[in-house]
Amino acid sequence: MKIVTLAGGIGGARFLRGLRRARPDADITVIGNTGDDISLFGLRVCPDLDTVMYTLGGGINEEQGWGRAAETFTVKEELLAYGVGPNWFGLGDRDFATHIVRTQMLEAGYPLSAVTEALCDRWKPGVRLIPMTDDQVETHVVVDDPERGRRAIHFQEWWVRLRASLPARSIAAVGAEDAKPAPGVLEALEEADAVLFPPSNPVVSIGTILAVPGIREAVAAKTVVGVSPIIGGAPVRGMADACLTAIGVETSARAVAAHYGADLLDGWLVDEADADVADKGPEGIAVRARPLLMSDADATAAIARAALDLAQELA
Ligand code: GDP
Ligand code: FO1
Ligand code: CA
Repeated sequence: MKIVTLAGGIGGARFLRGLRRARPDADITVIGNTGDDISLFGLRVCPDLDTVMYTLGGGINEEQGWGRAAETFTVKEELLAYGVGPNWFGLGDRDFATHIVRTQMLEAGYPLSAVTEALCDRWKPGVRLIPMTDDQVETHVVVDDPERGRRAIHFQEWWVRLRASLPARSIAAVGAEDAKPAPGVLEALEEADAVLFPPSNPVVSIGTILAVPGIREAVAAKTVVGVSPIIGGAPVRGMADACLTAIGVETSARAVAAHYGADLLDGWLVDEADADVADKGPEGIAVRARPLLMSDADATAAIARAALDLAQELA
């Protein structure tokens, strides 16, 4: 069976671990979000691609959900001693090596998709991980800065430096409209038996991937089942509520399904806390209520299995 998933960082990566466990025989292609990518200290950092790669490859810091296990911060401290920042973004020593290899390859002319494949040669994630595009797309957030007025800042500055303390007035995937899907993205979608949306952020993870011209149409042509990242009116973690508010969507499992729309989504898994959505969900979308907390490997595999079962039922 050929499965394609779109994925952000933590929510995507953890779901994929469950999917791999539920269907070890499946051929899984992951289209990763690159809108969170940022250049720091002259290095290209791809947080969502790395979160998927480290999580599936066994190198992730499990408690944090991003970055490397057993990490140290000597390079960051040495940079700070030179007065070189930013120091609000925690790049660890082990993680630095990934960004050095990536940047070296990019500067030698390799596209990000080839670089990602090379990095995955080490981590062996058990899935094919492809960035949504080889072109540069960066998510920017418009805020009302009390000192500098209305301005757009990088998504990482909004989330990591400001901890989303300033409301997002709008969110833009800068460069997306001119981006092309990376090699293999449309081919994988074309060949897919099912497309799954993990419980990734609907705006800055899944929404950004869908903003690359051609991807939305290729996804919509398939049987698509999504897993709600919103449980009982709140995200399990992260800033999805602030992102949804910025685009005028209520933070609820029902509103997120309606936002994707019946032209894109065939099936939607909600948590048992949102079982009412299963009774009177958005028209044209089959809704099932299941426990959706990815609390351990078995619970996560059960979610993946439920998503595949629904996809099979709707195919
Ligand atoms: P990020 O890029 O690291 O922010 O990760 P993603 O975009 O892939 O996923 C973020 C989303 O995962 C958040 O909106 C969370 O609500 C959701 N999430 C995290 N853990 C769980 C969980 O155990 N169950 C569900 N249903 N959603 C989760
Ligand atoms: N998130 C933080 O909240 N603080 C950090 O210092 C931080 C550093 C970091 C370094 C590498 C990486 O791959 C991810 C990192 N993240 C950090 C997570 C990441 O920036 C965000 O959680 C995601 O981009 C949100 O989707
Ligand atoms: Ca992300």
